[in-house]
Amino acid sequence: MFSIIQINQLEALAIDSAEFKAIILLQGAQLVEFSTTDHPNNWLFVSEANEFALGKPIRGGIPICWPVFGAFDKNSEAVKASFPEPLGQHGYARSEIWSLKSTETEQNSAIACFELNTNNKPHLSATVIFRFSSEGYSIELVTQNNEAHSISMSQALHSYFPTSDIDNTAVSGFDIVEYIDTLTANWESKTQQGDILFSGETDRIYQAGSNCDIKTPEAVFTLSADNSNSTVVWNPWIEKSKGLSQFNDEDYRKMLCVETANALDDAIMLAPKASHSLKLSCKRG
Ligand code: TA6
Repeated sequence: MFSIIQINQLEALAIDSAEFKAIILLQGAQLVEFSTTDHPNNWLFVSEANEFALGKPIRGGIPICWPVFGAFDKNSEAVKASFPEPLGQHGYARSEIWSLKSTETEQNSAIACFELNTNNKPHLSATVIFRFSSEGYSIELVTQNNEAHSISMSQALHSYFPTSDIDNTAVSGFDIVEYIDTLTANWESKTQQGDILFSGETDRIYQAGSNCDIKTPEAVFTLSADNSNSTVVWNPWIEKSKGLSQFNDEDYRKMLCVETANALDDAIMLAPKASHSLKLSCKRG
């Protein structure tokens, strides 16, 4: 059921059962493949341009943005004050090698647990628990504040979903939800009308958790989230795609990101020694 494989420079945990398969890179504890017997194509988008090189976050699957989401200077004052130095885009977790703490099987499921403990200040630790079954997958990100003072942080499970045609893809579940349009000069607040459709670069932070359906010509991915108050919806479209690392120019037509997050004013405040759990579950209709 469980084995360690090598994908170019990166080690990965491979989970292979009669009913489902999964591959999780130890770099970033990044899920890059999940499929079932009933739906044998990868439920996640992974660009073919990826090098799978050490220290280069893979574009696709579910990158873990932690202990901040997005550009550091766009975070709240409380988050910026919690870190002695500015962090890189989406934090450092996705570039670090996580340790595989445990694997187990439970009835018809497989469970894998990874941990990240660094000497970075403030001393935060992260645990990710994956659960896989023939019904789908879940990913739970637990953050532990090891300091004797409060820490504010932001986070996202930056999930990439596949589609054969972005023009015929929609996200439902955010009707009349407020969102920040990060493509406007002043990050204007707007209100969603109906389903989210894609006809150009899209980069929005919705003020609601990712309880939604992603409708593509091949599938309906049903997401449910616990302890998430933000959802980021992103497609780079043509021009941005040309400048993205590990991404082919036409990849924007074959993917969309719907990210289970706590971002901007929804940043998490962790009391001393407290912990927080962010969880995403994905099933497929
Ligand atoms: O998905 C939201 C976002 O912050 C976009 O603005 C874009 O930067 C994307 O993440 C990808 O970021 P990355 O650092 O993986 O290239």
